Amino acid sequence: MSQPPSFDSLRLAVVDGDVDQAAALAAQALAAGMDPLEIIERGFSEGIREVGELWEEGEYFLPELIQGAEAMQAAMDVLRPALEGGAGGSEPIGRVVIGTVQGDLHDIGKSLVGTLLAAHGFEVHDLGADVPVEAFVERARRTGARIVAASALLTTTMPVQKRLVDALAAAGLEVRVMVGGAPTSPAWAAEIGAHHAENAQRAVELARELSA
Ligand code: B1M
Repeated sequence: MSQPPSFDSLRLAVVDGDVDQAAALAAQALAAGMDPLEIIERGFSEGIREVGELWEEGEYFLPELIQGAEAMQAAMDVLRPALEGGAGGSEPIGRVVIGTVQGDLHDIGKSLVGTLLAAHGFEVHDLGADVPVEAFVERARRTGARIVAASALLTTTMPVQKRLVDALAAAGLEVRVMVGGAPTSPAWAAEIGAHHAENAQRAVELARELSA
Protein backbone atom coordinates (compact mmCIF):
# COMPACT_ATOMS: atom_id res chain seq x y z
CA MET A 1 0.00 0.00 0.00
CA SER A 2 1.36 3.45 -0.91
CA GLN A 3 2.26 6.16 1.62
CA PRO A 4 -0.75 8.33 2.64
CA PRO A 5 -0.30 12.00 1.71
CA SER A 6 -0.73 14.54 4.53
CA PHE A 7 -3.97 16.53 4.73
CA ASP A 8 -1.77 19.61 4.47
CA SER A 9 -0.45 18.54 1.05
CA LEU A 10 -4.03 18.05 -0.17
CA ARG A 11 -4.95 21.51 1.09
CA LEU A 12 -1.90 23.06 -0.57
CA ALA A 13 -2.59 21.48 -3.98
CA VAL A 14 -5.90 23.40 -4.08
CA VAL A 15 -4.45 26.62 -2.66
CA ASP A 16 -1.77 26.44 -5.39
CA GLY A 17 -4.43 25.63 -8.01
CA ASP A 18 -2.35 22.64 -9.10
CA VAL A 19 -4.80 20.45 -11.02
CA ASP A 20 -2.38 17.61 -11.76
CA GLN A 21 -1.05 17.50 -8.21
CA ALA A 22 -4.59 17.51 -6.74
CA ALA A 23 -5.63 14.58 -8.95
CA ALA A 24 -2.41 12.67 -8.23
CA LEU A 25 -2.70 13.19 -4.45
CA ALA A 26 -6.36 12.14 -4.48
CA ALA A 27 -5.37 8.90 -6.24
CA GLN A 28 -2.47 8.38 -3.82
CA ALA A 29 -4.73 8.96 -0.80
CA LEU A 30 -7.24 6.39 -2.07
CA ALA A 31 -4.48 3.90 -2.85
CA ALA A 32 -3.22 4.34 0.72
CA GLY A 33 -6.67 3.37 2.03
CA MET A 34 -7.76 6.80 3.29
CA ASP A 35 -11.50 7.46 3.65
CA PRO A 36 -12.72 9.46 0.61
CA LEU A 37 -14.98 11.75 2.65
CA GLU A 38 -12.17 12.50 5.10
CA ILE A 39 -9.84 13.22 2.17
CA ILE A 40 -12.35 15.85 0.99
CA GLU A 41 -13.42 17.35 4.31
CA ARG A 42 -10.01 17.47 6.06
CA GLY A 43 -7.87 18.02 2.97
CA PHE A 44 -9.18 19.51 -0.26
CA SER A 45 -12.14 21.41 1.29
CA GLU A 46 -9.74 23.18 3.67
CA GLY A 47 -7.82 24.29 0.60
CA ILE A 48 -10.82 25.69 -1.26
CA ARG A 49 -12.00 27.49 1.90
CA GLU A 50 -8.56 29.09 2.15
CA VAL A 51 -8.72 30.10 -1.54
CA GLY A 52 -12.05 31.83 -0.77
CA GLU A 53 -10.49 33.68 2.16
CA LEU A 54 -7.46 34.76 0.11
CA TRP A 55 -9.84 36.02 -2.57
CA GLU A 56 -11.90 37.92 -0.01
CA GLU A 57 -8.72 39.51 1.41
CA GLY A 58 -7.65 40.62 -2.07
CA GLU A 59 -4.60 38.33 -2.07
CA TYR A 60 -6.08 36.20 -4.86
CA PHE A 61 -7.94 37.40 -7.94
CA LEU A 62 -10.64 35.65 -9.97
CA PRO A 63 -8.17 33.54 -12.04
CA GLU A 64 -6.73 32.04 -8.83
CA LEU A 65 -10.25 31.40 -7.48
CA ILE A 66 -11.12 29.58 -10.70
CA GLN A 67 -7.81 27.67 -10.70
CA GLY A 68 -8.41 26.55 -7.10
CA ALA A 69 -11.92 25.38 -8.04
CA GLU A 70 -10.48 23.43 -10.98
CA ALA A 71 -7.95 21.69 -8.73
CA MET A 72 -10.79 20.85 -6.31
CA GLN A 73 -12.90 19.49 -9.19
CA ALA A 74 -9.96 17.38 -10.45
CA ALA A 75 -9.64 15.80 -7.01
CA MET A 76 -13.42 15.25 -6.81
CA ASP A 77 -13.39 13.51 -10.21
CA VAL A 78 -10.84 11.01 -8.87
CA LEU A 79 -12.68 10.51 -5.56
CA ARG A 80 -16.27 10.28 -6.89
CA PRO A 81 -16.18 6.56 -7.85
CA ALA A 82 -14.97 5.71 -4.32
CA LEU A 83 -17.80 7.76 -2.81
CA GLU A 84 -20.34 6.10 -5.09
CA GLY A 85 -19.38 2.60 -3.98
CA GLY A 86 -22.45 2.15 -1.71
CA ALA A 87 -25.96 1.00 -2.33
CA GLY A 88 -26.09 -0.24 -5.98
CA GLY A 89 -28.86 -2.49 -7.16
CA SER A 90 -31.39 -2.44 -4.33
CA GLU A 91 -34.70 -0.48 -4.20
CA PRO A 92 -34.07 3.23 -3.59
CA ILE A 93 -34.98 4.36 -0.06
CA GLY A 94 -36.31 7.64 -1.42
CA ARG A 95 -36.15 10.06 -4.32
CA VAL A 96 -34.39 13.41 -4.12
CA VAL A 97 -34.33 16.27 -6.61
CA ILE A 98 -31.20 18.35 -6.03
CA GLY A 99 -29.67 21.45 -7.58
CA THR A 100 -28.00 24.78 -6.98
CA VAL A 101 -30.52 27.60 -7.24
CA GLN A 102 -30.80 30.04 -10.12
CA GLY A 103 -28.10 32.71 -10.31
CA ASP A 104 -25.60 30.53 -8.46
CA LEU A 105 -22.87 28.53 -10.23
CA HIS A 106 -21.30 26.94 -7.14
CA ASP A 107 -21.82 23.21 -7.57
CA ILE A 108 -18.95 21.43 -5.80
CA GLY A 109 -20.75 21.04 -2.43
CA LYS A 110 -24.09 20.27 -4.06
CA SER A 111 -22.52 17.53 -6.19
CA LEU A 112 -20.85 16.03 -3.13
CA VAL A 113 -24.21 15.95 -1.34
CA GLY A 114 -25.86 14.33 -4.38
CA THR A 115 -23.12 11.73 -4.70
CA LEU A 116 -23.35 10.76 -1.01
CA LEU A 117 -27.14 10.55 -1.12
CA ALA A 118 -26.90 8.20 -4.11
CA ALA A 119 -24.21 6.17 -2.33
CA HIS A 120 -26.60 5.75 0.61
CA GLY A 121 -29.44 4.41 -1.48
CA PHE A 122 -31.39 7.46 -2.65
CA GLU A 123 -32.46 7.91 -6.27
CA VAL A 124 -30.95 11.30 -7.03
CA HIS A 125 -32.07 13.64 -9.79
CA ASP A 126 -29.29 16.22 -10.02
CA LEU A 127 -30.38 19.27 -12.03
CA GLY A 128 -26.95 20.91 -11.89
CA ALA A 129 -26.33 24.57 -11.06
CA ASP A 130 -28.19 27.79 -11.89
CA VAL A 131 -31.50 25.92 -11.73
CA PRO A 132 -34.76 27.89 -12.07
CA VAL A 133 -37.40 27.28 -9.40
CA GLU A 134 -39.78 25.98 -12.08
CA ALA A 135 -37.32 23.24 -13.06
CA PHE A 136 -37.19 21.94 -9.45
CA VAL A 137 -41.00 21.96 -9.30
CA GLU A 138 -41.41 20.23 -12.64
CA ARG A 139 -38.90 17.48 -11.83
CA ALA A 140 -40.37 16.88 -8.35
CA ARG A 141 -43.82 16.54 -9.90
CA ARG A 142 -42.61 14.21 -12.67
CA THR A 143 -40.54 11.91 -10.42
CA GLY A 144 -42.76 11.96 -7.34
CA ALA A 145 -39.71 12.88 -5.24
CA ARG A 146 -40.53 13.58 -1.58
CA ILE A 147 -37.38 15.62 -0.96
CA VAL A 148 -36.17 18.67 -2.86
CA ALA A 149 -32.64 19.76 -1.94
CA ALA A 150 -31.42 23.23 -2.87
CA SER A 151 -27.92 24.60 -2.46
CA ALA A 152 -26.98 28.30 -2.36
CA LEU A 153 -23.48 29.68 -1.80
CA LEU A 154 -24.20 33.36 -2.28
CA THR A 155 -26.10 35.63 0.09
CA THR A 156 -27.75 37.05 -3.04
CA THR A 157 -29.14 33.65 -4.11
CA MET A 158 -30.38 32.46 -0.69
CA PRO A 159 -33.77 34.17 -1.28
CA VAL A 160 -34.30 31.82 -4.24
CA GLN A 161 -34.48 28.97 -1.69
CA LYS A 162 -37.50 30.71 -0.16
CA ARG A 163 -39.07 31.20 -3.60
CA LEU A 164 -38.59 27.48 -4.16
CA VAL A 165 -40.37 26.54 -0.91
CA ASP A 166 -43.25 28.84 -1.87
CA ALA A 167 -43.44 27.53 -5.45
CA LEU A 168 -43.52 23.88 -4.32
CA ALA A 169 -46.34 24.70 -1.88
CA ALA A 170 -48.23 26.65 -4.57
CA ALA A 171 -47.93 23.64 -6.89
CA GLY A 172 -49.57 21.50 -4.19
CA LEU A 173 -46.62 19.12 -3.95
CA GLU A 174 -46.11 17.30 -0.66
CA VAL A 175 -42.35 17.56 -0.48
CA ARG A 176 -39.85 18.39 2.22
CA VAL A 177 -37.24 20.96 1.27
CA MET A 178 -33.64 20.64 2.40
CA VAL A 179 -31.36 23.66 2.08
CA GLY A 180 -27.62 23.98 2.48
CA GLY A 181 -24.56 25.94 1.42
CA ALA A 182 -22.09 28.11 3.33
CA PRO A 183 -24.29 31.19 4.03
CA THR A 184 -27.36 29.16 5.09
CA SER A 185 -28.21 28.23 8.69
CA PRO A 186 -30.82 26.34 10.71
CA ALA A 187 -32.45 29.70 11.52
CA TRP A 188 -32.70 30.57 7.83
CA ALA A 189 -34.19 27.16 7.04
CA ALA A 190 -36.75 27.51 9.85
CA GLU A 191 -37.67 30.99 8.63
CA ILE A 192 -38.49 29.75 5.12
CA GLY A 193 -40.13 26.47 6.14
CA ALA A 194 -37.26 24.19 5.12
CA HIS A 195 -34.75 21.87 6.82
CA HIS A 196 -31.04 22.57 7.08
CA ALA A 197 -27.95 20.40 6.61
CA GLU A 198 -24.54 21.92 7.30
CA ASN A 199 -22.54 19.31 5.41
CA ALA A 200 -22.88 16.32 3.12
CA GLN A 201 -22.92 13.73 5.89
CA ARG A 202 -25.65 15.58 7.76
CA ALA A 203 -27.59 15.87 4.48
CA VAL A 204 -27.71 12.07 4.26
CA GLU A 205 -28.92 11.74 7.86
CA LEU A 206 -31.52 14.44 7.32
CA ALA A 207 -32.76 12.85 4.09
CA ARG A 208 -33.17 9.56 5.98
CA GLU A 209 -35.14 11.33 8.74
CA LEU A 210 -37.32 13.15 6.21
CA SER A 211 -38.09 9.92 4.32
CA ALA A 212 -38.99 7.91 7.44
CO1 B1M B 1 -17.34 31.80 -5.31
N1 B1M B 1 -17.90 32.77 -3.71
N2 B1M B 1 -17.97 33.27 -6.43
N3 B1M B 1 -16.67 30.74 -6.77
N4 B1M B 1 -16.58 30.67 -4.01
C1 B1M B 1 -17.81 32.06 -2.43
C2 B1M B 1 -19.12 31.34 -2.10
C3 B1M B 1 -17.49 33.25 -1.42
C4 B1M B 1 -17.95 32.98 0.02
C5 B1M B 1 -15.98 33.58 -1.48
C6 B1M B 1 -15.59 34.63 -0.47
O1 B1M B 1 -15.88 35.78 -0.64
N5 B1M B 1 -14.93 34.22 0.59
C7 B1M B 1 -18.25 34.45 -2.12
C8 B1M B 1 -19.70 34.64 -1.67
C9 B1M B 1 -19.87 35.85 -0.79
C10 B1M B 1 -21.29 36.02 -0.37
O2 B1M B 1 -22.22 35.79 -1.08
N6 B1M B 1 -21.43 36.46 0.85
C11 B1M B 1 -18.13 34.06 -3.58
C12 B1M B 1 -18.30 34.96 -4.68
C13 B1M B 1 -18.53 36.41 -4.30
C14 B1M B 1 -18.26 34.56 -6.02
C15 B1M B 1 -18.45 35.42 -7.28
C16 B1M B 1 -19.55 36.49 -7.18
C17 B1M B 1 -17.09 36.04 -7.64
C18 B1M B 1 -17.10 36.99 -8.82
O3 B1M B 1 -17.33 36.58 -9.94
N7 B1M B 1 -16.88 38.24 -8.53
C19 B1M B 1 -18.78 34.36 -8.35
C20 B1M B 1 -20.29 34.06 -8.42
C21 B1M B 1 -20.65 33.20 -9.59
C22 B1M B 1 -22.09 32.73 -9.48
O4 B1M B 1 -22.35 31.76 -8.80
N8 B1M B 1 -23.01 33.43 -10.13
C23 B1M B 1 -18.06 33.17 -7.80
C24 B1M B 1 -17.52 32.17 -8.60
C25 B1M B 1 -16.84 31.06 -8.12
C26 B1M B 1 -16.14 30.05 -9.01
C27 B1M B 1 -16.91 29.74 -10.30
C28 B1M B 1 -14.76 30.56 -9.36
C29 B1M B 1 -15.98 28.84 -8.01
C30 B1M B 1 -17.12 27.79 -8.06
C31 B1M B 1 -16.81 26.62 -8.98
C32 B1M B 1 -17.86 25.53 -8.86
O5 B1M B 1 -18.56 25.37 -7.87
N9 B1M B 1 -17.95 24.78 -9.92
C33 B1M B 1 -16.06 29.54 -6.65
C34 B1M B 1 -15.61 28.96 -5.43
C35 B1M B 1 -14.83 27.67 -5.56
C36 B1M B 1 -15.88 29.54 -4.17
C37 B1M B 1 -15.39 29.08 -2.77
C38 B1M B 1 -13.93 29.52 -2.66
C39 B1M B 1 -15.49 27.61 -2.43
C40 B1M B 1 -16.87 26.95 -2.59
C41 B1M B 1 -16.72 25.44 -2.52
O6 B1M B 1 -16.72 24.77 -3.54
N10 B1M B 1 -16.48 24.90 -1.28
C42 B1M B 1 -16.36 29.91 -1.82
C43 B1M B 1 -15.76 30.23 -0.46
C44 B1M B 1 -16.34 29.38 0.64
O7 B1M B 1 -17.35 28.73 0.50
N11 B1M B 1 -15.73 29.45 1.80
C45 B1M B 1 -16.83 31.00 -2.72
C46 B1M B 1 -16.22 23.48 -1.08
C47 B1M B 1 -17.53 22.72 -0.89
C48 B1M B 1 -17.25 21.25 -0.62
O8 B1M B 1 -18.16 23.29 0.23
O9 B1M B 1 -19.95 24.38 -1.20
O10 B1M B 1 -19.75 24.94 1.29
P1 B1M B 1 -19.62 23.95 0.17
O11 B1M B 1 -20.57 22.71 0.48
C49 B1M B 1 -20.59 22.06 1.74
C50 B1M B 1 -21.65 22.61 2.69
O12 B1M B 1 -21.94 23.99 2.50
C51 B1M B 1 -22.83 21.71 2.45
O13 B1M B 1 -22.23 20.46 2.19
C52 B1M B 1 -21.02 20.64 1.45
C53 B1M B 1 -20.02 19.59 1.84
O14 B1M B 1 -19.79 19.56 3.22
N12 B1M B 1 -23.78 21.97 1.38
C54 B1M B 1 -25.02 21.44 1.42
C55 B1M B 1 -23.64 22.64 0.21
N13 B1M B 1 -24.78 22.57 -0.49
C56 B1M B 1 -25.63 21.82 0.22
C57 B1M B 1 -26.94 21.44 -0.05
C58 B1M B 1 -27.61 20.66 0.91
C59 B1M B 1 -26.99 20.29 2.08
C60 B1M B 1 -25.70 20.67 2.36
O15 B1M B 1 -28.86 20.25 0.74
C61 B1M B 1 -29.58 20.80 -0.25
